[in-house]
Amino acid sequence: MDILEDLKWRGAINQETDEEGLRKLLSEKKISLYCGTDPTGDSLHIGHLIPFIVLKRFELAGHHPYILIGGGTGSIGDPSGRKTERQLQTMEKVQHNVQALTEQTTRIFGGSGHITFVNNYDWLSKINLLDFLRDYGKEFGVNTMIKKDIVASRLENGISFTEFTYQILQSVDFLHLYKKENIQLQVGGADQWGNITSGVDLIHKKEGQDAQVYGLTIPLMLKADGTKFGKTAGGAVWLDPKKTSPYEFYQFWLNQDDRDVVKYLKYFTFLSHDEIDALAEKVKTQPEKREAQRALAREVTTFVHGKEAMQEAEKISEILFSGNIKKLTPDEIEQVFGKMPSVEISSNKQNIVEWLVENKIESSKRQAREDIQNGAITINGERIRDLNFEIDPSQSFEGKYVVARKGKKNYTLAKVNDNE
Ligand code: 545
Repeated sequence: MDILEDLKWRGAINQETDEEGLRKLLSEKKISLYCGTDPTGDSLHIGHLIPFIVLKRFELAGHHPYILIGGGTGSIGDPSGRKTERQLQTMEKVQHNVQALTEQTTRIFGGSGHITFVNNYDWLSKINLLDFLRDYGKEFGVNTMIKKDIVASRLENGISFTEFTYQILQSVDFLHLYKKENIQLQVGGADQWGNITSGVDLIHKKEGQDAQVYGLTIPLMLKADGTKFGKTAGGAVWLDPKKTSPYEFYQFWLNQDDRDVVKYLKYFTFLSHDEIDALAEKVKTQPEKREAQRALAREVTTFVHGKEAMQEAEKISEILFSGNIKKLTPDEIEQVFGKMPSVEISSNKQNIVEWLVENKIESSKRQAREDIQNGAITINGERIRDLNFEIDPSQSFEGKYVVARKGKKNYTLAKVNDNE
């Protein structure tokens, strides 16, 4: 099975400019290919991760992937898939995000040493206006440009000349990378089809119709329940461990719906077809064991955060599941509860009924007494039924935290305010 067949099996192919031409090229030689990302933020989330998984598959098949960070295009703003005009980012902001994204993608992909990073600011910033209009603008018919979804959907709400020209810039990139690095394939998500095909067309106009360059887009990731992929109650699932902890990242994949888990195993993991088929069988026969979700969580968390972070996330999950949270370290507490509602407390000892009411975990002393006696309150993993129990924050988690749980799921992280 060649790489295109494998990508098809994994649901990774949406549109291609010339499948047979690309298949023939891939059968003859190892190629260079690229995917670009604009520095519109300082971290990718799992939606932006999608084409980079395909780059990785090409790398594992011996090809040479490039990641382009768009220091030039990021200062202009891609209108693809957007209803409204973007706010221009300051050049300082663009530069900051270029740095952050380069570090992040290098950490995730760069280890192997086969990936090359480029920044289109390096060449786009050197093209003067008249050369741009004469060498490139001349090749773009406005009527063709406004027919592309990118622009057609914006003629109503309006689009600036700047965003209108964006597809020319991305096309110049592909032409530049084809001439300088012999890059012959550009991949991107479904929204990039217009930008990618513009680039293929420009190369055919400038370098001849038989120039062997290709485009491939990846379908939007859908969920069986129709909600948007990659969003959780807490917002986007970021690749930056400081924005989404490896524990939360692991939990996101562990909680995937039985109806989606096999699709995600095919797309996001590097498990073999047989391994995935075996897990698919388990979803049918023993769904309650969630073995497929655990494999998915392990694989993707390892890919993005590394094996150690994955193992720690797994350990935290198991401790939480067992309820014995005393085994967690303060850092792990932060990973687990960092996003939960938290309260500031003093380190003084205090009666549990007063403590629960004072920290708004219980609405009244009567309610607090009732819940304690019903066994609904656990402090640091221990169920407390004694109304005279004294909470001593200085004794738990190195005197930094008290973790209170009321009922099954609602945790409160009480952080000791060390200057009290
Ligand atoms: C620029 C110059 C090129 C080639 C590509 C580009 C970037 C491209 C684009 N891509 C999107 C993007 O999102 C913002 C990331 C924030 C950190 O805008 N014009 O930069 C997304 N891309 C990944 C996928 C995408 C796409 O990063 O292609 O479809 C999302 O999955 O929207 O020469």
